[in-house]
Amino acid sequence: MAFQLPDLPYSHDALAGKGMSKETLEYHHDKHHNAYVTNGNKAIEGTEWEGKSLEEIIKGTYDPKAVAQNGIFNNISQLWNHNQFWEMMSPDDSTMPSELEKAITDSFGSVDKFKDEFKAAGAGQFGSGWAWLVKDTDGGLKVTKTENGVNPVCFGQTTLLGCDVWEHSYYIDFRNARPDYLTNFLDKLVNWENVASRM
Ligand code: MN3
Repeated sequence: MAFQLPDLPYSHDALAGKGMSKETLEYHHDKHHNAYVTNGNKAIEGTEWEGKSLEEIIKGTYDPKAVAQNGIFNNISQLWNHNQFWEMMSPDDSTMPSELEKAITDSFGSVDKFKDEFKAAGAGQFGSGWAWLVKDTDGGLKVTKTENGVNPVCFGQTTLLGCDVWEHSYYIDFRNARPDYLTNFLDKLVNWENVASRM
């Protein structure tokens, strides 16, 4: 069966009071995410990837030397990335569960130091991409940044948190101020219970 666009886990205006407007979610989910679903399904039709899982396709088609040219990888990885992204935010106030706080403190020294590193990764990604908090193959937590649709699945890492730093994610609400968008994301939007559940 072809991949489907999942509904948002909240209404389009649910995050408006927390810095992500209804207009952003209408464009970002209904247009951008939907285009990755439509184009991803089209790209895998009749290929060896039809019927495989998103993760299998991502791992099987990732080629670090040819990311920009790879239509199957780009659309399927972005489909997966956005499926995760909506779940990582919440309209409700969220407190970081203690086991996550401990893991972050163990790896970064403090929650504030983690946030600074995450913001620097997102702000420092030149052009389109993502900032991530991952559990690495050695079990430690790590902040990474990736270009375009590349994600932790490509490297065998566990995805705990991801922030979309493509312009379509912040330009309506924050214009060119990507660092402010990242600060707002970490301080107001993240669903820390969801992040902890991924460990
Ligand atoms: Mn996006």
